Order: sequence, then structure tokens, then C-alpha cells
Amino acid sequence: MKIAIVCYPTFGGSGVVATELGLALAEKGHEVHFITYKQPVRLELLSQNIHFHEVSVPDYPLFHYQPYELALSSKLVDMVKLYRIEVLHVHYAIPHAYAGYMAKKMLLAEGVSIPMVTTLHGTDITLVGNHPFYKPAVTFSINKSDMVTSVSESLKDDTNRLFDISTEIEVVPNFIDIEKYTNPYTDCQRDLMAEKNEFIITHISNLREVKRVRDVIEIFDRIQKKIPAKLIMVGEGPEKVACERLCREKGIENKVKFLGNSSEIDKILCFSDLFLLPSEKESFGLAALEAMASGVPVISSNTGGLPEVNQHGVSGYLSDVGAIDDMAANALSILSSPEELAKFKKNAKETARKFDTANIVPLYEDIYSKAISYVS
Ligand code: GMT
Repeated sequence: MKIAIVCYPTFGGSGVVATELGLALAEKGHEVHFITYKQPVRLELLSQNIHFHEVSVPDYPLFHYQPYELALSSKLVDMVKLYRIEVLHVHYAIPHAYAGYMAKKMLLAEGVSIPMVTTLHGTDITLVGNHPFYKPAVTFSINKSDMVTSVSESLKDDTNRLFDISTEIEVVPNFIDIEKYTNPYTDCQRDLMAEKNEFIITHISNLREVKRVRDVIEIFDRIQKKIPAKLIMVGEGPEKVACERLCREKGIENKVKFLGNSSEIDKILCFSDLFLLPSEKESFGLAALEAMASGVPVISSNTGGLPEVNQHGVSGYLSDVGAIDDMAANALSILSSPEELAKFKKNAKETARKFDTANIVPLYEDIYSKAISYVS
């Protein structure tokens, strides 16, 4: 099949999932066209089956806001015609589903029928899309998609609860290449980050308020008071400065390392003992799955789709949002003995297997075939 993928190319779960999906589809012989404003971060290798088309929005002094949707829909029309693309797969409803629908209509006016599959990722529904400024356009573009998928049952429920949806939503969970996360390193180089007797606790996110990153610091503070430990914070975002300040106030700045954005997540997870994800909202929690696939147990909140990924008492523990004492106690119980830690590490990896690329990508292939059959 010839598939166009539209996504956000920067660091963030939806772009990562879209890119990994495109790579996996290309490996299976499909022709994949990424159409976005920048080359996606994890799209390092262009291969025969992978194409990247940049959407440019020229600056024009009259525009207070540059019309990205317009440029994207025009680019989609051009690329669909040029490469005879058979299906559009847009990730994140805003503004991609809206631009995709316009492209569909423009193409139809020229006699070209193409189906659009929209994948909802989370904040496009629970945070941004739900805002009255966007809601009518988001509802419209979801209802006008030929097929709609969501990354968890919880997100499907949220979408049906928050919007007036007439299209059936199929749940296709996020996925991971388990092989890639099976540690290829003989030595994880723990000593780069911590002393021999210290545990390494990790958090990876875009450090936004919704991730409750200050809770990460609070949980770690409680852990380090009981056992020797270091905290590795990966990512960039608006809460970083507040977190750095909190570390200084608590006098733990020497035990917390802020690494910024990283393309070496597998190496970081390789030397991690525990992963913290106390988010306010999380439709799936791809970062938790990446940790589990690396054999790192997860201490998380029980919000949104997290209970569908992290299994309480098996791959880690779940607590109510904001229950930092409970999260710290759970973390300490996993780290209480080498046997307990080894048990959780093994279980985390096993739990992640359910979400292996090999199990999930065929679900998208079926959806594309169905969508193509709808319009032909
Ligand atoms: O909020 C983020 O962390 C970014 C956002 C995105 O679009 O990249 O993440 C959402 O999509 C991810 C991939 O499907 C999910 O794993 C995240 O749980 C989801 N974030 C939220 O729901 C807050």
C-alpha cells in the first residue's frame, strides 16, 4: 500500500508512534510518505520505501498566524496525486484531521477518492481539542474521518464522553519493538551516572504541567532519604525551571541530573532501576511502555490509559494522582531487595511483550485495507 503519514515531528509520543509505525510499515514493503514540517526525530534513516515531504509555510507580513493547515492540505493534495497515495493516516486530531479532510475534499473535486484514518493520541482530546475554541472543528473532523482509532480504551471512552461522535472508534494500542529494547549492551555504563551503591531512578517526558514533574522530585526526595539514589530527568519543557528550583530548595541538586532531550533513550533505560510517571492525564503512557520493554518497573498514577499498560503489583505500581507518599512507598518496596527488583524487572519486560510491533502493526494494515475498500 502507499500510505501518507501526517504527524508532529518533534519529541512527543504521537510523533514517535507515527514514525515507528511508518518505519515498521516500510520494512513490511509498504511505501510510506511522511508529510510534516520537519523530518521526524526518530526518522534517522531514509530507505527506498520511506519518503519525507516537508510542509513549508512562507512568512507573509499580513498573517498574524501562519496558515499551516492550508499549506499542509495543499501539500497533501500534491503528494497524493504525484505518488498515487492510497490512504492518509493522520496522527493527532489538531489540526491534522481538519487539514486531511480539506485535502480529501479538494482531491474529490479532481476525481480522486482517498480515505482518511485519524488516530487520537490524548491531549488532542482531553486537553486542547476539548477547548470551546476548537471543539466544533475537532468533532467535525473526527466524524468526517473514514476510520478513527484511539491508543487506549480510556481515550475512546473520553472521546465519546467529551464529543458528540458518530464514527465508531477502534482501539489500537501503542506499540514497541521489543527486540530494539532488549539490551544489546554488555555494560550499561551505570558508573557514568551514579555511584556503585546508588539506585538510578528515571523520568522521561516533555516536562509539562500535565506530567506533574514536581511530584517526580517529591517522590525521589522521599526515596533518597531512605536509600542511596540518583534521579535522571530526561526531556525539555516549561516545568524544568520549577523542578530545578525545587531540587535546590530540598538540597538534592547534586542527586538530580537534567539531561535534556535525548535520542539515546534505550541507553538511559539500560542503566535505570525504576521509572516514575505520576501524570495528571495520560492516554497511554508510551514512556512507561518504553521503560517496561527495557525491563524497568514503573511507578505511575492510575490516570487514563496507564492501567492498560502498567499492571499493578506486576510491572510496577499504580497510585491516585498526587499520592506522592504512596508512590514513594511503592518505589521503596520494589527496591527493597535484589530479588524483589529482579522479579519486577522480569515482569515489566513480560508485560510489555503484549505491545510488540509484530502484534499491533497488522491491526493498522487491516484498518487501511478496510478504509480503502470504503472509498473504492
Ligand atoms: O502529552 C504528551 O506527552 C504528548 C502527547 C503527544 O501527542 O505526543 O502524548 C500523548 O500521546 C502519546 C502517544 O500516543 C501517549 O502515550 C501519551 O499518553 C499522550 N499524552 C497524554 O495523554 C497526556
